[in-house]
Amino acid sequence: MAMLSFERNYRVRGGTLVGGDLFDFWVGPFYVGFFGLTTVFFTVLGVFLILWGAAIGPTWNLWRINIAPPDLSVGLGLAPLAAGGLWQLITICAVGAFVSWALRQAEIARKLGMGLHVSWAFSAAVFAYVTLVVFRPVLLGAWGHGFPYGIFSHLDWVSNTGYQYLHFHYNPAHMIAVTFFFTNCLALAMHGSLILSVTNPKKGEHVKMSEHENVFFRDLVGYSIGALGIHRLGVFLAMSAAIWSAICIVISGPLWTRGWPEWWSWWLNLPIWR
Ligand code: UQ2
Repeated sequence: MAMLSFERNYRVRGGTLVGGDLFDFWVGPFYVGFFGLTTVFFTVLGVFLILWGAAIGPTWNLWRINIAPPDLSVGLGLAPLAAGGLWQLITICAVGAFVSWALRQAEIARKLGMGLHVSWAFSAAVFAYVTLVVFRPVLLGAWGHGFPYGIFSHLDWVSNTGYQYLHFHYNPAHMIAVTFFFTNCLALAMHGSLILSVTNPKKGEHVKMSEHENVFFRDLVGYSIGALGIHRLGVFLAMSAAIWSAICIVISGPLWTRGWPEWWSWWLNLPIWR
């Protein structure tokens, strides 16, 4: 792949968190670094373990392949490979690869003198995953509370876990998370369409710029959040969606064991109704 003429100027030394200059090089367009190597290591090993799990399972049907966590009776112990041990190793590989990826983003940002926003934003999604397969199982005392790795099987897990609390949509943290997901969708639809509307004009017409963007929304809703503001809002909405998702599942079991509809009895029990 050809290197763009300006890219060479950005291939500067430094910014590494681990390894000093040792892994401070590129392969083709890709920065390597210590965490590039650990990302590849965990990803290759994890994919191999998933293939192993599929091979000892009953099907190669992509939708039905399932690598389940250990039985609840195993608690927080180690399980035999074919009885949840593969799931445990795959989870270690997944967390290792995701954390490596976040740290590689941080090294690249440091190298280029940029903020660490991408690392932190990505970390919110990693945090939600780790909450599902590590924090919540540990709080509940068994790896068997993690979700199984498989397309249909993880959907079944979500459905069963939801019904365990009778009606998961009554979980207040789930309500907040869903609201952030939808608002994030609204904000990105507004932003994406606005940028396309000014920068992708018909043939022969001029590209328009920030004055048009601001005036459009002032005419429409009396307010423009601004070019920087919309991106602050976007990161806030997206990270909030991931963080509230983690909260809504980690409180289900460790904090609240009954049906979520019942949680709202605090409202019915307010003294103002007496
Ligand atoms: C905006 C602006 C942008 C945008 C968008 C807006 C010039 C290019 C989309 C409009 C955003 C508003 C009014 C806030 C919407 C709030 C929520 C919670 C969805 O003003 O500045 O920059 O892309």
